[in-house]
Amino acid sequence: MGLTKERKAVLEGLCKQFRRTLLDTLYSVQTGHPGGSLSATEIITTLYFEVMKVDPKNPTWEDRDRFVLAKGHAAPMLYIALAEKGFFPKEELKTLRQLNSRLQGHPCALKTPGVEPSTGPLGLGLSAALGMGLGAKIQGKQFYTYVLLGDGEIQEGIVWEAAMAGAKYGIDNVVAILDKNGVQLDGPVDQIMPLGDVKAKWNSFGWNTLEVNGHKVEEIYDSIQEAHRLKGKPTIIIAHTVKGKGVSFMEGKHAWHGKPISKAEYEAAIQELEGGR
Ligand SMILES: Cc1ncc(C[n+]2csc(CCOP(=O)(O)OP(=O)(O)O)c2C)c(N)n1
Ligand SMILES: [Mg+2]
Repeated sequence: MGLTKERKAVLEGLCKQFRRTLLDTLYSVQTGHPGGSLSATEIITTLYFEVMKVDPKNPTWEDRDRFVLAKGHAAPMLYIALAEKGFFPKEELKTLRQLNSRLQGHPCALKTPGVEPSTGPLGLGLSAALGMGLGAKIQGKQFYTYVLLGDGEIQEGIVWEAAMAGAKYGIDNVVAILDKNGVQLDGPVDQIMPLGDVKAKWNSFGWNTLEVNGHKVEEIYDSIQEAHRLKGKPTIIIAHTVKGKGVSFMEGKHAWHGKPISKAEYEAAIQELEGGR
């Protein structure tokens, strides 16, 4: 069964709230990564608020579902979701990327409750997630591991080594999601290192592939349920997204991968988000 109308509205409301909090947070600290946080908003929100079993009171509960933010620079959106869940106080968001804060620019497993492996160096997250999945199988555990990859990130060679291993070991308790926004740090993905037919590539590496609009919570939810039903191979959900989604002057612009937001830009962005475009 898909999402009810009520749950869809709740998730969409959270996405709107989280985008607003993201802008408030990044503007106040004058640092951080807006583009890749905004493209991942619906994905992270659907996972944490509809799909994953986690316990903020017991972040290391051994049967919890795991989330690996392979594209670690989208940490601000992860922190916003974790704070809303109750892993740490929301006021702490204002310390993002400051000296001695638990909320570093990239997720730190040692410091931050709810963060699974530390990430930041692109390419490593898929291997970590598959290791968690394989570990769960060996131990007879039922939890799922979800991993969010960037499309620039999958240019890294290690991603494809991991993909082969995922297929070889039939790690079907891992669901990868590709934030396919077409843009990386300094330009369009297809100009910097073309990915070609991404779906065909993952299929040929032995994975199930699903495709969704990565800004529609109901499609994300349905695809995850479908991934749970597919046995014997890992699944990757190719989520078509827009980098900077929701703030028109940031949309599709690599310049907004990571740069400080001016007062005028902040005000324009808030006006647009509040307008509920
Ligand atoms: C190994 C490695 N090389 C380079 C970087 C610097 N870097 C951070 S984000 C990024 C671009 C990532 O693009 P993409 O995966 O498409 O992320 P998104 O568009 O979702 O923000 C780069 C090159 C890094 N973090 N790790
Ligand atoms: Mg990208």
